[in-house]
Amino acid sequence: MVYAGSREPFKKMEKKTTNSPRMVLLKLGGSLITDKDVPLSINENALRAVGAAIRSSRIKERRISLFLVHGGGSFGHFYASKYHLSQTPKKVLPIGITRTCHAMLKLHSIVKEYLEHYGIATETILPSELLRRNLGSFSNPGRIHFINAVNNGLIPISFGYVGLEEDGAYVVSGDAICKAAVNSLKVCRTIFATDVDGIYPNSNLEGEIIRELSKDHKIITSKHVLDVTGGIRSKIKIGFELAAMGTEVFYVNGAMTGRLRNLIQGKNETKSTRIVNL
Ligand code: IP8
Repeated sequence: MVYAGSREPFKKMEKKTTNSPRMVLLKLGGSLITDKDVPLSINENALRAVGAAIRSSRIKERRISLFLVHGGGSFGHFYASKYHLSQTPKKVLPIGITRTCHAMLKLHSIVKEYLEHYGIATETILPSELLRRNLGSFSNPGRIHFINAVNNGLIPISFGYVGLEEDGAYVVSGDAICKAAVNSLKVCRTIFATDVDGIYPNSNLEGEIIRELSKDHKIITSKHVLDVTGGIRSKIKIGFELAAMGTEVFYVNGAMTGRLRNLIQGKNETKSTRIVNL
């Protein structure tokens, strides 16, 4: 059996044993890993903090299976916005597609380099391999690649990109990949690692973060000018959608190694926002 031993995180295997790995989905937000105010620039400190957090989580010993997804930040969103790409397919200048994709591939390679420096062995699963438009879950080839990566001791990693259809090009957000992952895998916990401590009651980041976020909270948000996939408002929306699908959802400052490590390890008592009370 090709899948033997590693199928446990997949939804079809409903029987849970004490020995089965806990699947944790970690979305590295573009706002965290890049400097969103300076086009095409990375946030080195954040990437180091993420690398240190994953390394010190000792996921293998703790039987945690990790899936990483990263966003576009000042790489993908810079060109996507310049060439009017959005999440709806449309005809745009071909060079705009090339530049957006190239920027994402560059960012992806930088992220992998940083992780590699911390001894984290990753396997790229291209978004085009994982997702088909309107499918909402992993495609078969993507699923097989994912399983084979895990079987070989690699951490699968994917990222926001550009999708192509007959009727045009569109942005595939990292969040769409997260949603497909929660649909396809038994994801216990989803962690959105961002550049701030959690969800604030307003977009000026004033006051304390909301530790337990329910639908009753009113959050005042504003759209970041570069973010073609919707900024914090859509991050909160997707968080509620994922939580309703049965995964725990946290928002944490990914530049804080200890906090991120705690959440990866399954601890709750760490500075972050958790979705509750659906
Ligand atoms: O930052 C966007 O991914 P996201 C990817 O996860 C591109 O929304 C190409 C802008």
